Amino acid sequence: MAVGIIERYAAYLPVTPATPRITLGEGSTPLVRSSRIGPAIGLDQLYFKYEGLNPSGSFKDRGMAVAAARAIEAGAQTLLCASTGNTSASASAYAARCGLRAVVVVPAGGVAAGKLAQALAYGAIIVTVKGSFDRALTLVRKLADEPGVALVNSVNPYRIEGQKTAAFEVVEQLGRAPARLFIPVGNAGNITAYWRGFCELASRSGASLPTLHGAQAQGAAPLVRGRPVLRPQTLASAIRIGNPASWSSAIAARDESGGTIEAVGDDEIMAAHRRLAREEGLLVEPASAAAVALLLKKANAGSLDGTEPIVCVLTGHGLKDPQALTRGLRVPRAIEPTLVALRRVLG
Ligand code: AN7
Repeated sequence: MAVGIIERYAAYLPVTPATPRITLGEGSTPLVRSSRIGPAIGLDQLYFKYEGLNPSGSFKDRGMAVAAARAIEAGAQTLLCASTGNTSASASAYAARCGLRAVVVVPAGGVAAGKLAQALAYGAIIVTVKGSFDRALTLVRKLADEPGVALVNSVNPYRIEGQKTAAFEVVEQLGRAPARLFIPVGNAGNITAYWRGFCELASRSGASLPTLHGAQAQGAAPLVRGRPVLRPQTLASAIRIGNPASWSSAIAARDESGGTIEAVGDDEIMAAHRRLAREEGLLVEPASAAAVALLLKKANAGSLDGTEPIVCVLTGHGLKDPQALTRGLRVPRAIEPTLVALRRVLG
């Protein structure tokens, strides 16, 4: 039976024996060794942490399990969030699971089709606002102190705590810490969480610390530019964020790890997105491909040691954003059910 992250990592999480062991079977996602991209670019030990295989299809489920459990413990009846999509899908799933109400506030036109479909299906109350994710987050933060409401964006410390378990798993699966870890950055909670996880392992068991490389989209790269972006733009809607809540902890993770946060263009993101599907059989959403786009850029520039273990975090499942998957492609027309017609198509 699937053991969730609260059960698995209770000793390292802010939970007590009284905290409900909420789970949808999150965590324990595979670390998949690259079969074709790594060898093609001279990296012997390239791995993908496939977080799209979490129950609602993204890494958010790790943090949401802990946030939901603590919310229930505190007597909340409503999980509230602003979201570019995945947080809303995850909050809606865990709320449904626990008999809570989910209220999700999303930017108009800013959420991929699969994620909205999830929130609808899980029975959330969906509020669409005219404006960016950043405006939506500012708005919901004002409701965070209402009685019975738990704000479950990554400003909720239990979200970060739950998400750090992904770093624990990477080290368990690799048998050591990777030399480098590539990760997409939006609201900057996840890079904060991974760094915390790696640091805790280092102090607990002497594991080494990886160098972190965060990827932002060129049109939504506040951490790269050093100032908020008023109208963030990118095809990678999950990371279309102009003023990340965990700004300072992301910069700390970057600097303490000796790493970088860099921007990649939408064309590079979509090229990496397609390569993951066609050369690895890994379906991801565009935001996840941003990390791989940055890896490809650095490999191209000759700045990676091909003998070291490198991990790319694939944060969300490809089916979240079917429009991105089929961009520039189309489903072929139906043929007559004859051998002649089939042979004609196959050439
Ligand atoms: C697939 O759902 O912010 O830097 O509201 O969905 O921790 O924000 C999603 C973010 C990367 C960035 N990859 O993580 C939301 C939301 C995927 C994501 C990120 C998100 P953070």
